[in-house]
Amino acid sequence: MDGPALDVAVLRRAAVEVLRRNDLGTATVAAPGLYPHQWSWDSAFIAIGLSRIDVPRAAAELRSLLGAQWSTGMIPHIVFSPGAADYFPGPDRWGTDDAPARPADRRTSGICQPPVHAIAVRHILDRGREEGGAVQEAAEVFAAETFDALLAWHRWLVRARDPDGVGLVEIHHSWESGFDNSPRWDGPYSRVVPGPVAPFTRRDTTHVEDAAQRPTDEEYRRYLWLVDQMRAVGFEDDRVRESIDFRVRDVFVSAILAAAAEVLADIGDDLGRDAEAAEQRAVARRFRAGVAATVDPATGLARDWDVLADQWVAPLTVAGFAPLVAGGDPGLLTRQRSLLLGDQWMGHPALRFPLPPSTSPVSPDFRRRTYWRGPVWPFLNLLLGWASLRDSAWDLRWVLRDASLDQLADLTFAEYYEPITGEALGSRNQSWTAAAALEWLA
Ligand code: 2M8
Repeated sequence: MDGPALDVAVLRRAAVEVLRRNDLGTATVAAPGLYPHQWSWDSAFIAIGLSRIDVPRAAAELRSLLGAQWSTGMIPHIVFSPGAADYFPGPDRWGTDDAPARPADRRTSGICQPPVHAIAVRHILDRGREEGGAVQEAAEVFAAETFDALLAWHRWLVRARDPDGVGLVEIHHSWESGFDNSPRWDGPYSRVVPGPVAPFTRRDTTHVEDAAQRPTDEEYRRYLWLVDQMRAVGFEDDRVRESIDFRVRDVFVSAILAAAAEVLADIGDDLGRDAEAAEQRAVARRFRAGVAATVDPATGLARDWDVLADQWVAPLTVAGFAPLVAGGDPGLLTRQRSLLLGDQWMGHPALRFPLPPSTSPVSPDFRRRTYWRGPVWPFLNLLLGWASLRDSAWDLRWVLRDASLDQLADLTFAEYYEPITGEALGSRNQSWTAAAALEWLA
């Protein structure tokens, strides 16, 4: 099947245009329509893309996100745009206005998302240094100014989400993973029995062509039940951990923390913050070890741990490649790379492009059109590509780059893609997809 030919200049122009249209000024909506607010990890990938076209604007993106940081150090997963009401659950349903740790002047959700932010700051600093002059100066000031906020964020994750020191970040809602309805969460959610949940009207299903691409109402009922549980205890960390029905050690979030802590340590070196750099290197080591210890010898994939059920969670999802993001033991990474490039994943003969589907096509859980149950997510490929550049894993890097650019040549900037046909699914003009295109083009 032939797709549109890649025209680099056209793709670049179109990607810039998507980010321009989604720009609220100092924050970018995750997507027009479906996601009219600023999302935490989207905003980090958006900043990476923006740093290729406008370093100060990229810095502004993260500055505005960090402006909504909670006093505990948590970066909230959504910062609500005051003017946009067409998203459910909005700030009233979250009920964070009375949470003691919330920021004074912004309305936000009460949970977090994967900590990719230090990686984005590094990109801004590197692009600034390449440009030199006033842009470099602004980037250096920005890195110095955000260092303590990122430190507080990582420290919160370590303290509040890994209190037992196992080297894995515990999540309390699948929205915290960013992989909202992945088969990873089917086991843990099967044990969540929602109590009464106030009536709700979803908005997400009105923004996609086919509601079957989105999570089900049953899934939403559980999502909201967990929000209600957190709200009942004022979103206070210890009380949430003691009362919530969903507690999973998320291996992919943990891998991102490991990678980001190493990056923050490097930034700390540049700033002469030696003690903090050493501390972040220790965090990176702890979480890399935590991630590596989850690898299932039978499949070679990393696993999540369901704390309440005291058992592994191990469907065949792309999160199993968490060690490739965390970095570490070269033997483990080589084995994982050959698995990822092999015929159960990127090398599966039926795939439209050799890119990792969110669930392996050989898994009984694979659903080719449903959100996090099978489709290919471009921003995730960028993250894997970044890690392969870091580790000089050129074989993987070039396949990811070439296939990503071929996929993105359709100019839809889809939220996710059907792995077998390559059809665009979910939202169109998704900001982090456009950002991924800009970064790959560079
Ligand atoms: C999706 O999640 C939101 C809830 O956070 C939703 O479905 O309403 C996920 O893909 C998440 O990873 C992403 O950050 C967000 C915005 O793109 O959308």
